[in-house]
Amino acid sequence: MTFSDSDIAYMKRALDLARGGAGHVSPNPMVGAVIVAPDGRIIGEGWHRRFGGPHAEVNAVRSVTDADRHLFPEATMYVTLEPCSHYGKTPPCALLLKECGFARVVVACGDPNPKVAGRGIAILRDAGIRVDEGLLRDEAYALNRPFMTAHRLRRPYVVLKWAQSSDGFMDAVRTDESAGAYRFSTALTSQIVHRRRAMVDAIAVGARTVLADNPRLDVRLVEGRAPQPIVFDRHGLLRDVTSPLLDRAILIGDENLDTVLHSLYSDHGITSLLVEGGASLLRSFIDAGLWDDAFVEVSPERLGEKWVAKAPSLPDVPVGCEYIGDNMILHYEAPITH
Ligand code: AOF
Ligand code: ZN
Repeated sequence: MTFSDSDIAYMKRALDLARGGAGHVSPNPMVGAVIVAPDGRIIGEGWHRRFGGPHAEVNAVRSVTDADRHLFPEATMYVTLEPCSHYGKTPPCALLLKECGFARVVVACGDPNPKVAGRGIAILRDAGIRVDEGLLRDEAYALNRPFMTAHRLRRPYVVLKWAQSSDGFMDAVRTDESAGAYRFSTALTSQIVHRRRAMVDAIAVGARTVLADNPRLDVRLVEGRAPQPIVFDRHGLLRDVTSPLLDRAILIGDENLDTVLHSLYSDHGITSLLVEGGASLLRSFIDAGLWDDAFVEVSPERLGEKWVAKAPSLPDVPVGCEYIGDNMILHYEAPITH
């Protein structure tokens, strides 16, 4: 299938509209849609604005004026994701497009959600609508990397996060045992961590982190939803421990990591997971190749001889670097395999 320059321009517009949902639609994908009349005029536009709200196609159809509705049978819809086929919080978009009777629907990327997975496009084709798929697919995929990865691989999108000294260590010898973990983060970078927490469905820590830091794993520094805590206790260290965190947590024993992640997706509906440490838990995700994004906060401090935990290292080079005060946040991305 070859697409024209104007096809590309309309799909770019739909991708721009989709970005309007950033920060409001997760764990749903960002989606944008544009409706174009035969003379090239855009007669409707819409995007998925908030989780639980109408889908992009519905908003685009609603935006068309009464005077332009008669153009539907000759019009083309450009949409960044395959229209849905399921009765979710809203009725299926594919049925709406069929009712409108569009001549052509151009789709950037299929929807890997098992509830859709090709059925949306099949509904349109069965209705006699011409469907062209794959225009700016890579851009559409990258726009919703966590959503796409989770549904395609049937495991949560995994984000690793840790803070370390400039000489590569995560924790120091404690002079005061009640002091908790060594802190490299500043007030500002802690807020960034909380924002990142609010964007994921679940957050994982190891048993030693629970014992040493008694973390709350909440989002108290920002507005948002606290993620489901998941505690990996591979050596049964927490058998006799009680804490408010453990009351809320899903406990994982000595199980295969791949199997654990599939079950978090299938049984608990978890599509994104932030792994906060400690070093050995982070290393087990890296060694298994089960990670997608990593944010490493590097403080200018050197621990020298005082260190107790060596930070993990990643096989890739950073794709981004940002200074927040004196601390540097390195961003790594595992290569997309599709
Ligand atoms: C579309 N257009 O704009 C979006 C779609 O819970 P619901 O009913 O909102 O359905 C969410 C699922 O629908 C989501 O996981 C994804 O598969 C699809 N999202 N589909 O046709 C849209 N946001
Ligand atoms: Zn839909």
